[in-house]
Amino acid sequence: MERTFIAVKPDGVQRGLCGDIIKRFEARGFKLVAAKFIQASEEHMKNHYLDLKDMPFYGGLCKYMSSGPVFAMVWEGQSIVKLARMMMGETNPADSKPGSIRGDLCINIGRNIIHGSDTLENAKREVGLWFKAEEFVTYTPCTQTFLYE
Ligand code: DGT
Ligand code: DGI
Repeated sequence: MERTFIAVKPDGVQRGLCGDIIKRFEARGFKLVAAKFIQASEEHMKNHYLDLKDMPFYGGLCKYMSSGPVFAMVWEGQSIVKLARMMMGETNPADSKPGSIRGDLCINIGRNIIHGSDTLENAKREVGLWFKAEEFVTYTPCTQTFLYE
C-alpha cells in the first residue's frame, strides 16, 4: 500500500483548516499512519524543498514554512500519491478547481495551505525526512474490506 507525506502549512494551521483537510482524507477512505504538530526549523525546510533551491522564492518559502506550526501527516492508501495531489488541486490556487482543497480554501500561491508529495519517490524521501520508524502506528481500520476488493 502506498504512503504519502501531507502537511497543513502555517497558513492552513492559523486559519483553522486542519480539521477540514483531515476530514477530506478520512472521508475518501485513506488511513492515517503517523501525525505530529510541530514547528520545523528553517534548515529542515531547506532540506525538504531542496529541489527548489535555485528558485527565486526558495529562501522566502523556507522561512515562511518554519515561521509557525505545521500539521505533518503520513496517509496510506491505494494510489494515494496521485489521488492526494488531485484532492489538493494545482500549486496555484487560482488554477485549482472548486472541489479541490486549494480551489475551495485559498487564493494565493505563496499561501496555498497544504503540501503533498508529488511523486512516489519524493513521498518516500519526505516521509523519511519528517518521521522516524517508531512514530508510525500499526492498526487495521474496520472499513478496509469495504474500501478495497
Ligand atoms: P508543495 O506541496 O508546497 O511542495 O508545492 P508544490 O509541490 O505544489 O510545488 P513546488 O514543489 O513546485 O513548489 C514548492 C513551493 O514553492 C510551492 O508550494 C510554492 C512555492 N513556489 C513554487 N513555485 C513558486 C514560484 O514561482 N514563486 C514563488 N514565490 N513560490 C513558488
Ligand atoms: O507541490 P506544490 O506545493 O503544489 O508546488 P511546488 O512544490 O511547485 O511548490 C511548493 C510551494 O511553493 C507551493 O505549494 C507554493 C509555493 N509556490 C510555488 N510557486 C510559487 C509559490 N509561491 C509563490 N509565492 N510564488 C510562486 O510562483
